[in-house]
Amino acid sequence: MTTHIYSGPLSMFGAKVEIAAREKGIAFDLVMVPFTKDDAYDPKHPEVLRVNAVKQQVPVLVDDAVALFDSTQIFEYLEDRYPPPTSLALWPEGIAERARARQLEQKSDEVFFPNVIKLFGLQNAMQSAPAVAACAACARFYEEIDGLLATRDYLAGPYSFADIAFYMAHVFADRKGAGMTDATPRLVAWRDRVRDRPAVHAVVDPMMKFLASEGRGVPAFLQR
Ligand SMILES: N[C@@H](CCC(=O)N[C@@H](CS)C(=O)NCC(=O)O)C(=O)O
Repeated sequence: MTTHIYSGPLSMFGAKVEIAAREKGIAFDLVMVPFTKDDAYDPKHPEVLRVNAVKQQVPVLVDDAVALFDSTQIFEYLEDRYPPPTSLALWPEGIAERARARQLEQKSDEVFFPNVIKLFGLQNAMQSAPAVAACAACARFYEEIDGLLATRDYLAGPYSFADIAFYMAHVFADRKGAGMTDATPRLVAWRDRVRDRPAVHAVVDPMMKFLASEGRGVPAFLQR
């Protein structure tokens, strides 16, 4: 039976899952759920309602008898279901290393990204105190990650789910006015390394095309 991933054209959490599936070489059908001009996921896709009845959010993954929501939960399933060496390892080896990688993945979604969500609602008030505070919190997070990159090429050592999560979160931060700057040069080099992965291009390029087709801004580092 075919694996299905339900996502949306501007779903940063859906993009995480799609990139991971592509990195692992998994064959899947991508279903783009209805998405309106005002960025609402409406009407909800029946599979999203079935699998994620309360939250009604994408991404959703349906793989035979397994039906899951939440990008981080789906990451765990993908690594178990498609383990190395047949598929690319996306958690590092070693209990401590894996724990650190999982923590970074979670921090990206739940410490960094909430600042970006605040900025979504403040695009017409970017000089307001909450917007300035959200941008400053993003900048502090960039500095923290830049520090980690002093001793490694990727967030948790080898390329991992943590890089996928933070790359996507930061693409949306950049779109909303909190992109990284020359103040974090190691992070800028990391961003370009991740951007240049074929799986990342395959997912992010159509997303940027979608934005451009609607006359919306595309981050400078993704313009070609
Ligand atoms: N923690 C969830 C967050 C999922 C999420 O926020 N999905 C958004 C799209 S990126 C969504 O479906 N929003 C529509 C809604 O909340 O109605 C995950 O990691 O998958």
